[in-house]
Amino acid sequence: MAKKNQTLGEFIIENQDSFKYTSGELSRLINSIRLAAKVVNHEVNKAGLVDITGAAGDTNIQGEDQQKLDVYANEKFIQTLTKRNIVCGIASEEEDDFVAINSQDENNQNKYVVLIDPLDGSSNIDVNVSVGTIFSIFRRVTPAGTPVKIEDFLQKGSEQVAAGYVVYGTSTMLVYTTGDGVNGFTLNPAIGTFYLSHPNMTFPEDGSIYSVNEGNYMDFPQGIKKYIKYCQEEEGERPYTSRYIGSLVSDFHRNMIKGGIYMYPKGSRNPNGKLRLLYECNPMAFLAEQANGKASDGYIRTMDVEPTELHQRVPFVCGSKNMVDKVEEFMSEFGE
Ligand code: AHM
Ligand code: MG
Repeated sequence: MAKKNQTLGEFIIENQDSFKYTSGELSRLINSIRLAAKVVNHEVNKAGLVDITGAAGDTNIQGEDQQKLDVYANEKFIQTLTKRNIVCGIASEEEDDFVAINSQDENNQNKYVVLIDPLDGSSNIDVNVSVGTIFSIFRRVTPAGTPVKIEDFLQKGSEQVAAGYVVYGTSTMLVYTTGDGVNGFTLNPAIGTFYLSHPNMTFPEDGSIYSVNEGNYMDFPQGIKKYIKYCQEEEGERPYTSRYIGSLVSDFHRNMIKGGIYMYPKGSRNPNGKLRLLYECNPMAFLAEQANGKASDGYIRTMDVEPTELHQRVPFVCGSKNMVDKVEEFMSEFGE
């Protein structure tokens, strides 16, 4: 039973029995994410003060400039998750390949893999706009005590055992699910403790906010163009308004609280959409469904998409259920 003002630590302990694999391992795993989030939060908050922002000089596998804080967040999450004997492998937006942990050790009984975008929306840091961390957790499919393999990571979203995000915003929040609803915790920075501030978060069934980069409009599929026009056209009392931060976690978070839809469709610049299935779309889709919302690629449920590679991109439509249903209607009627 979620109690407001409970600390995240208390909540994790109290709720670990409701998780279907009852050992405390997943709780310890969430705890290590909590710890890394606090460390990254500390750095993100200093971003305007110290010379830590700006491109680090490397480019990641998608050919994008890495910001220094991306690299920092990546290191912190990997270090923290590696230290405890729970995780056998980590895949990250910032790493070309997955990282295996103690994989030559036959006594290594670690059962979980974590897929993570350590600092999503990092191009927003220089202008003081919120960024986030997104994570997705699976049980490995290969036997414990053997080296972790690519198939442990290429699992359908429906197999996730937990997922969540941290939003480093006007306040820092950790929002997560273990398949039993969605709860949000706000960091009290003075004492470094997360408190349950948003128990049982749910998307309103309908919403009035649509979030999409309309700069790409000309390249969108017909179904999406029609949906955007549907939101804009004056016909009776059309309630829609447009809000786009360009930071998935923040756009999702606002839409979950207020009711809305986030879309990153296909376009010629991004033939399969921009967002990555495994560490951006799947975790958000799991959260959305657990919060009575919906997520799809415009046709099929995001969590049913069969992954084929670690950094795979997919079109993504996510938010209030009735709004996502409407987009799917338009996609099946007007298509590409
Ligand atoms: P990133 O992982 O390189 O930060 O890209 C993901 C981000 C999302 O947070 C955001 O919704 C989207 O890219 C914005 O893209 P665009 O600037 O093309 O609208
Ligand atoms: Mg990202």
